[in-house]
Amino acid sequence: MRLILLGPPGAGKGTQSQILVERLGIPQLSTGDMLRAAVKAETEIGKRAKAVMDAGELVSDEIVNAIVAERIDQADCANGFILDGYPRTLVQADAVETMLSERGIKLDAVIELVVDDKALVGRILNRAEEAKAAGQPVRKDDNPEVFEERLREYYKKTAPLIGYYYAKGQLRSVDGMASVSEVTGAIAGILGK
Ligand code: B4P
Repeated sequence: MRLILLGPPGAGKGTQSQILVERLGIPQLSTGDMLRAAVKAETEIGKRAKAVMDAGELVSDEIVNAIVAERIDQADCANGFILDGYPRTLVQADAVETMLSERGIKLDAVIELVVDDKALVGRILNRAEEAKAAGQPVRKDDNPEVFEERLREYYKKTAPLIGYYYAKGQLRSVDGMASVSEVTGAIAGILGK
C-alpha cells in the first residue's frame, strides 16, 4: 500500500498517518518530521532548512526530494509507505512519479483532507497551547503570523496538486472537518481496510 496524504497545514495529515501506521503496518514518511529532525541534529540540511521552516515557507524541492528518495529505499518501506506532507509542489509530484517508476511500484491512492481555513488556524493555535500547558516545546511555525504564510504557500504551491491528481483519476477527498475517528473511518472506507 502506497499512499499520499494531501491537505493544508493542520489538516490532520500527521494525525491520520500515525493511526494508519498502526492499522496498515507500513511506515509514515513525514517530510516535516524528517526536516525537524535534521534541524534538531544540526545537519547541513537542517541548517539550510531551519530559517525557511521557521518562516512558514517551503524547503527547496531539491532537498526534500533527496531525503524522500533515500528514505523509500530503506527496508521498512518494502511493503509500502504513507507519504505525509509530500509532495507539496508540482516539481515534487513529478519527482514522486520518477521515484516510483524507477522502482517499478505504483501509488494506490492520493487522499485529500478538506478543512476550512478558520478551523486550521484554530487547530494550530490549540496545538501550541497544549504543548505550552504540557511544558513541551512549541513548534516555531505554530503561531498566527507564520501560519498565515504556511497557508499562503499551500494555496500557491500545493493546492495545484489537487487538480494534478484529479486529472490522473487518483484523487479521493475526505471531509477533514469531522472528528479524528470519523476521518480515519472515511479513509479506511476508501482503502477497503
Ligand atoms: P508539516 O510537519 O507537514 O506540518 P503540518 O502541515 O502542520 O501538519 P499536518 O497537516 O500533518 O497537521 P497535524 O496532523 O499535525 O510541515 C511543517 C513545515 O515543514 C512546512 O511548513 C515546510 O516548511 C516544511 N516541509 C514539510 N514538508 C515539505 C515538503 N514536502 N516540501 C517543502 N517543505 C516541506 O494536525 C494539526 C493539529 O490538528 C493537531 O494538533 C491535531 O491534534 C489537530 N487535528 C488533527 N485532526 C483533527 C480533527 N479531525 N479534528 C480536530 N483536530 C484535529
